[in-house]
Amino acid sequence: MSYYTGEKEFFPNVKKVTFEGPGSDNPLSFKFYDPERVVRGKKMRDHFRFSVAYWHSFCATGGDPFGNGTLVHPWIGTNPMETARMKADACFEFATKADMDFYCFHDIDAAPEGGSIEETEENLRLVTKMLKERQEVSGVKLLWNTANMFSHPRYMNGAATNPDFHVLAYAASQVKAALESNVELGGQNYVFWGGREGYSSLLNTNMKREQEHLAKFLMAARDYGRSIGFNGTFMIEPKPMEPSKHQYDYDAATVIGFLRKWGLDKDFKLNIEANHVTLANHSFAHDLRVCADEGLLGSVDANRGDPQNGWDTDQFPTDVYDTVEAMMVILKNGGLGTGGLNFDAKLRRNSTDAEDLFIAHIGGMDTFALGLLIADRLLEEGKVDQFVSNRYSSFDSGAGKDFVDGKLTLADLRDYAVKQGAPKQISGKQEMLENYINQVMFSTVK
Ligand code: XLS
Ligand code: CA
Ligand code: CA
Repeated sequence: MSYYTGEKEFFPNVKKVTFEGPGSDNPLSFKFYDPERVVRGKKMRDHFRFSVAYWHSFCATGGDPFGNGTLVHPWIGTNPMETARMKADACFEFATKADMDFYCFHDIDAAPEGGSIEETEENLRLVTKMLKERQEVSGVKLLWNTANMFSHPRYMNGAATNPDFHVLAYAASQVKAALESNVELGGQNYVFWGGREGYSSLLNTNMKREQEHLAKFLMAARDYGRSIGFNGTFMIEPKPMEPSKHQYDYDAATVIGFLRKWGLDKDFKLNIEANHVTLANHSFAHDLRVCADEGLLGSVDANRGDPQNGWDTDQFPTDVYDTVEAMMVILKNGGLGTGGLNFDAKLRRNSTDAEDLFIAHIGGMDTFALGLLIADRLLEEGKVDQFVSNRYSSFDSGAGKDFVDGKLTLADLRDYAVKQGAPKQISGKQEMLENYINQVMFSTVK
């Protein structure tokens, strides 16, 4: 990957971030993420395929419902298209300096919305050209793009699930343009996240019709994408709520049921965001496992929530226990395929130094690197897997195997139980396994 700076350098005080190891006291270096290090036959960078998120890193300014933004970005021009160009420069300078191979964006993150559909389409076409040039110079690639169908007031009642067909058609115009941009940029995936695809009251909502419309909308998007040469993966990103009270793509299990019902599971996989999974009261690894078990794990939005807050805080990942569990699933899945690890995470609004954006991403990348190295060791030692397979061994032979093979009736099961008498108590040994994880993680601490 070459080094990119546009006309103006936006992060002049930061040089390319490199691996300096855990002993380094340079906050702008990797302590554990060593991009070229090979783990399980694959470079670390190829395990993760790290991506920077346009919206949090180059658009958001730290505003919240109680106060204005705190960040003043130096990439604001004198008109919207100039800002778009400067923002693109900032993104590619950041990605190359932080040694990230990918980026992700919503249409309106990168290109300003115009006064008409035609003008909006033209803006995106122009910005796509700019992005393509920057991709070619820097080597940074598009992990995925998406259409923002939740911010504009026209989407207050939903986009593909809006009770008004006219709004649905408007949303379709955005997806069409975003897919064209994706194909032009050689995007590897296309994501749908439906922030307004849900309801705030059942009294005014026909859930059955809305979900049917969503399915038809996704089919139309799939068919158009395939017709213009998009051969990457379509993805749905689950989230249970926020901004809607209830979102139809509630969690991985719900989305998989929906995809299967409508025959969309051949083209679609899931993009799992850590903080969305915890909002649904599951652990991050839970939804990764649900997807991996069904062969539908697509990509990951890497972040975390705050244990004391019940909302989507989108913090950078720092919890190594979480990344160990996540990487165990991802390694066993054979990687993420066309997907990657996108930092859908934002700085706290009082982290206001330009270098903080680098420090936050470095922390996230190091946290996943630790997760990978520890997960690799756990899988190598094999004790956890061994424990789990022993736990189910009664199904591997004899009557248990006959049951799995569909050979036993309910009456046969009853007769087996009578013959065996009361089952012995068998411990689940959770604490022993938890202690073992700590032992593997901290065995070098003296
Ligand atoms: C918001 C979502 C969003 C998607 C892309 O909560 O995470 O950013 O990833 O639309
Ligand atoms: Ca996300
Ligand atoms: Ca989020």
